[in-house]
Amino acid sequence: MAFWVQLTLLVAVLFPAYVESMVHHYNFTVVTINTTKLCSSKPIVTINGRFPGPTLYARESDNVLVRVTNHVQYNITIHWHGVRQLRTGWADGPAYITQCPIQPGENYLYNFTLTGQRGTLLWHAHISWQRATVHGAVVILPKKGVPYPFPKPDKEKIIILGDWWKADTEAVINQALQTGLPPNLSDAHIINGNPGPVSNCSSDRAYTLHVKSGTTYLLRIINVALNDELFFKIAGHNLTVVEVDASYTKPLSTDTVFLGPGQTTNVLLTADKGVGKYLIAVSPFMDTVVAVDNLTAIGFLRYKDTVPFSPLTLTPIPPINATSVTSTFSRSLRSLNSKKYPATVPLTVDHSLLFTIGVGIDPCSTCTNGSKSVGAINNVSFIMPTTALLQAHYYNISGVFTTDFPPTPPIPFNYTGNPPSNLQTNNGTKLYKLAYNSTVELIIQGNSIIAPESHPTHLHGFNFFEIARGVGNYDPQKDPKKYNLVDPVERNTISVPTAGWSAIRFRADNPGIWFFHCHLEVHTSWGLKMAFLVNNGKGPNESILPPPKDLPKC
Ligand SMILES: *[C@@H]1O[C@H](CO)[C@@H](O)[C@H](O)[C@H]1NC(C)=O
Ligand SMILES: *[C@@H]1O[C@H](CO)[C@@H](O)[C@H](O)[C@H]1NC(C)=O
Ligand SMILES: *[C@@H]1O[C@H](CO)[C@@H](O)[C@H](O)[C@H]1NC(C)=O
Ligand SMILES: *[C@@H]1O[C@H](CO)[C@@H](O)[C@H](O)[C@H]1NC(C)=O
Ligand SMILES: *[C@@H]1O[C@H](CO)[C@@H](O)[C@H](O)[C@H]1NC(C)=O
Ligand SMILES: *[C@@H]1O[C@H](CO)[C@@H](O)[C@H](O)[C@H]1NC(C)=O
Ligand SMILES: *[C@@H]1O[C@H](CO)[C@@H](O)[C@H](O)[C@H]1NC(C)=O
Ligand SMILES: *[C@@H]1O[C@H](CO)[C@@H](O)[C@H](O)[C@H]1NC(C)=O
Ligand SMILES: *[C@@H]1O[C@H](CO)[C@@H](O)[C@H](O)[C@H]1NC(C)=O
Ligand SMILES: *[C@@H]1O[C@H](CO)[C@@H](O)[C@H](O)[C@H]1NC(C)=O
Ligand SMILES: *[C@@H]1O[C@H](CO)[C@@H](O)[C@H](O)[C@H]1NC(C)=O
Ligand SMILES: *[C@@H]1O[C@H](CO)[C@@H](O)[C@H](O)[C@H]1NC(C)=O
Ligand SMILES: [Cu+2]
Repeated sequence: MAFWVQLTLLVAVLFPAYVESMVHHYNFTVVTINTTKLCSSKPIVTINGRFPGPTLYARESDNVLVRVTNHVQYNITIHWHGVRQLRTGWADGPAYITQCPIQPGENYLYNFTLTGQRGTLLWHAHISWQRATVHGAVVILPKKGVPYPFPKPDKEKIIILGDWWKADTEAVINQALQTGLPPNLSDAHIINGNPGPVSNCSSDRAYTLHVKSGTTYLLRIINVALNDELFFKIAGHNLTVVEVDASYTKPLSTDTVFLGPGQTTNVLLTADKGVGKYLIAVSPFMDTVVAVDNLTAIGFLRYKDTVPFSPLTLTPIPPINATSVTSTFSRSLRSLNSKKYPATVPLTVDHSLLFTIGVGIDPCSTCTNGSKSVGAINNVSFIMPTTALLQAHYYNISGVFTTDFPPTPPIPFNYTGNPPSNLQTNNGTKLYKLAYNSTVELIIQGNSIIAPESHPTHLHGFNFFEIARGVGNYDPQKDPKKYNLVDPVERNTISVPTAGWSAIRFRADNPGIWFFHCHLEVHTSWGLKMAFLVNNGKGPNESILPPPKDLPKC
């Protein structure tokens, strides 16, 4: 016995990281700064005056403490997108789902541990459209001494893709909700805050990735855009995907990466040319009749020692409606599924759910055309409560939500064909209840009530496996035969194909209230959202922890 104790102590002395995990403290101060980006001079809300915001670095198993202090006139919350928040839903962040907002002058300490996760994620404001400028990267390195399961890169770079409005984004969404019309489109796409050359905008700078020949880079690519799914390309260089949404994948070589808002992709880039300048292009994807900001953000990959006026190597940009590029990319992703990082796909199903998602039109007497756009899941448009759901659940406050969210569509129809007339939505604050550790199969079926559209759909509190996807209506007889239960991709956000479906599975091993919504902010604003209520388990570590003392009040 004594021998083992001594051995453990020896190991601890020789390899302190083996037993210790670290605590990281961050101060996030919410402040307004004035910018002159993209020909517009306007105040924007930021963290610590930085845009994009500061990167949060930690290692797997570390504890992260972020004190968020609000010095602007808006309410704010921060979401750590993709962080599982095991038993710590209080730190998840979506306003009125897990917490009341941090009001002007107030502060709140987000306290969470990065259990069983490593890779690239993102943090962003989770209230109204504040995410537009309040966002940044989360980098979770493997535990000390644990290598990546791919060749070690020489250098790492963070690349954040977004969209940019000349106008104030709060004014844009408020105007849309008042008129019932779609919100104004963004004016540009951006790479780490830079749109590249834009017509009539001489001051706009381009992002430049400086590289050294013979060097391998790990690019941590993040799409934080409010409303656009994006393609990412670098002329003359293929990229090898090794991780998505902080889950390792089998290496996938590609010339184009596709990311929906909320998704992250780590790629290896080998700088195998001598000198030269290569185009980096970020362009939108939209394969239906919905209007979209169609501008391409432009940056440059530039080799060291390249002379200033050397020619630029170009690359064709994928057509805006390049459905095949997106489906080939999405279908090619596979979990690494190694001994150390197994794909733990649930093989049995306790809850079999079918959610139809999409946008429709409801009457609205005060709106411009007497109607308004609404988003819905199973025909329920979600109404935001004024008390946070997690508090209402924890303290048993009645009247805030109901648990009658429909597991299947109330009116079955040809979801990807013409909708029945008179399909006005219901509304409510409806949750779907799951027993602790139960397994869920969820078919997310896009509908075409107004127009079919690709929806990047995000689940809080869990990773899930995408076991199949397809176009048209999900067929419960034929499609299960196509399931990949061995090495399906594991993620937290999935782009459900236009006029098609995605089948996902997850295990409800995290008690709390977990938001499920389209990550196109315009659709979330219209009500394309719901939440799961996962009950506590019976074991010692299977209950929600008590709320922190400084949890904001409504
Ligand atoms: C955060 O702010 C507090 C109070 O101003 C200060 O004491 C602390 O050193 C800061 N921590 C970091 C990591 O900046
Ligand atoms: C920022 O711009 C606003 C007007 O948009 C102005 O009132 C304010 O003084 C400016 N602040 C700074 C620090 O320049
Ligand atoms: C963070 O939360 C853990 C419980 O998960 C608690 O033990 C710890 O004291 C908290 N840290 C701070 C600084 O509040
Ligand atoms: C939206 O666009 C319309 C038409 O260009 C413009 O009149 C309106 O002011 C814009 N709204 C906002 C909030 O910028
Ligand atoms: C650029 O400026 C010119 C002259 O002011 C104007 O006619 C044109 O519409 C502008 N183009 C764009 C894309 O704003
Ligand atoms: C990139 O990969 C494709 C096949 O996936 C190949 O056709 C192409 O030549 C490669 N391009 C470069 C620059 O290596
Ligand atoms: C972008 O959309 C505008 C109208 O919304 C259209 O006039 C323009 O031709 C489009 N540009 C491209 C490159 O497709
Ligand atoms: C994409 O759009 C172009 C231009 O409108 C059209 O010619 C082409 O057929 C479309 N491609 C697909 C795959 O829909
Ligand atoms: C659903 O509608 C689409 C588009 O009109 C059509 O192609 C398809 O055959 C229909 N499916 C069924 C099962 O009726
Ligand atoms: C919810 O539905 C009711 C009944 O149709 C309607 O009166 C009410 O305006 C709706 N609420 C919202 C926020 O759309
Ligand atoms: C959850 O269920 C699985 C499969 O039945 C079981 O192996 C596992 O131990 C359970 N976990 C907990 C925490 O109950
Ligand atoms: C901020 O949040 C509080 C609490 O929910 C709410 O009463 C207040 O109206 C909100 N303020 C704004 C400007 O939305
Ligand atoms: Cu959507």
